[in-house]
Amino acid sequence: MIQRRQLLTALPAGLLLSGCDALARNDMLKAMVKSGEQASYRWQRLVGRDGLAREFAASDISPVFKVNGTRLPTNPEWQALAAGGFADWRLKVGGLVQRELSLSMADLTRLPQRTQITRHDCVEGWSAIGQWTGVPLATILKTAGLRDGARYILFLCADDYGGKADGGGLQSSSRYYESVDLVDAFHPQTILAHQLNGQALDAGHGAPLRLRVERQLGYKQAKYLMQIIVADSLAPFGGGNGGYWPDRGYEWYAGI
Ligand SMILES: Nc1nc2c(c(=O)[nH]1)N[C@H]1C(S)=C(S)[C@@H](COP(=O)(O)O)O[C@H]1N2
Ligand SMILES: [Mo]
Repeated sequence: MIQRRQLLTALPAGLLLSGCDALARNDMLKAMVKSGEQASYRWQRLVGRDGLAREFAASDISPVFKVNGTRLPTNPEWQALAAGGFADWRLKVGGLVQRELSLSMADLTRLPQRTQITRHDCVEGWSAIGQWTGVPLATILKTAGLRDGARYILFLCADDYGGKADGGGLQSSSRYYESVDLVDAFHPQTILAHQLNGQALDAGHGAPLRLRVERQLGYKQAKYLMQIIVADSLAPFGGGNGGYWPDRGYEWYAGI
């Protein structure tokens, strides 16, 4: 049986959740105990928030890192940004934050970087080892400052899956998106990556910026990031299940 004490200590410390810490933790506790898909979720939370995904040596890097899902977003907005070398691209950060942010690639690369060599596991049955470089998501969230009630971090992408845009923009039903809880958001290996194997991300791998959340499956690794939203609920986004594939029956917590 899961002890309440263990669950509470498994939650991140110093999350900038001011007065409503207790409330946020209580909500999180309820969500965790709710059960269902969450065997690996509970397991990973019990073994500790900082349990690291395995990291590999440079000699382990796969010669080819397969491209999967969207290979080239067809959306005019992304195409125009790509044509300009992403000079006009900005990562917007909003929702339950104290300060909204709008960050250029230059802003991001000025921040302290993390490089990690990890294995990507796609649910379709292939894996690849790659070296990712980027900014810890924790740095961005600490800069923005979380407001009371913050529980989830949503990642809105530039691509409509299958190229079938319905005109709804970042909130359209075909738009790729993903989300993580605060434990994964502040995990040291959770980064906003702009390089794969020492090169700027190409279109296939999610230019100009993608999420790496290393203890979860491939579909959580959102490519073509445009906007980060801090929220208290997943319900208002997409089909309400926290991601493009979770809305289509895949687990939200895709622990490896
Ligand atoms: N925006 C966006 N992110 C995405 C996808 C996608 O189609 N669009 N596909 C996901 C899936 S299923 C996998 S396995 C990985 C593939 O990343 P790669 O193309 O760099 O191998 O990206 C994930 N992130
Ligand atoms: Mo995947």
